[in-house]
Amino acid sequence: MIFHVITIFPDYFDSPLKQGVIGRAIKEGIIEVNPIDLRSFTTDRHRTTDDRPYGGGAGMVMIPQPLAKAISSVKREGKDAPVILFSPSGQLFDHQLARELSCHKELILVCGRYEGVDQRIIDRFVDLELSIGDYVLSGGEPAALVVIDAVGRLIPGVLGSDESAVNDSFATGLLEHPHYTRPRRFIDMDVPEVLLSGDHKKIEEWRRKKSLEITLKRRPELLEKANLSPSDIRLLNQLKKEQDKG
Ligand code: 4FN
Repeated sequence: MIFHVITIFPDYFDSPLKQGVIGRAIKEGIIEVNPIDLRSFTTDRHRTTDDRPYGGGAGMVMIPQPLAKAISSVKREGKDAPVILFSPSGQLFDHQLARELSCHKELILVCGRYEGVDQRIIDRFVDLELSIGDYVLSGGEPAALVVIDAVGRLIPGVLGSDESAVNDSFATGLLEHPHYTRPRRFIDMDVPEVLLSGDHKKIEEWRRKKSLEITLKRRPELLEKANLSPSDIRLLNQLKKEQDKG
């Protein structure tokens, strides 16, 4: 999998992509991140990438020529590669979308800066606009890192078999049950007795219940898309009744 990233800050990607599982996968050549300096596609003495907006107003807009050249130059290499622009107006990025994107051999990621890009780039060169959430960012670069991490993890060989098992458990679409490790008593807090019981069936039931409980409390909308068994639904109805009581 190759992630081409068009940006005015190619160095932004250096350190984060050296760390952890993604860092290892890049080292091993399973995934590749190719930051492309937008400025290298400028032709003027000042290497300009922005200009004042037509119609007036505050802030600057990314000029179309360098973006068009940069996108076209990678398109020639990766033919099937979709062009993705990070934008607050984009489709909200989620795990389902990460799965879909992981089926492509290459992705072309475009990071906006200033107030955004000239609309004609979006109209002619962009296949998909993606947002990572509802907050103000200084640029699309953090969004590109988020997508590289989430999509990269889904590429075969990036995770070891242990780590993959964790991925599979996220795939249920529920939040996670609480986790505990040593020591058994920390300050005045004990690890729940059931986790020390050695009764694997009871432990699984407890974890599933906790998972459903926290999802219902914090992110009830996740339950609509979650993969639920009849016994999950029974547990949820029970939890909802308890919730209504207070
Ligand atoms: N942001 C909002 C409304 C209006 C503007 C912004 C904003 C970076 C180039 C876009 C932001 C958030 C999630 C890219 C935000 C994302 C961006 C993203 C992003 C500079 C122009 C800008 C209502 C969401 C708060 C700046 C809301 N995911 N403009 O942040 O690129 O990908």
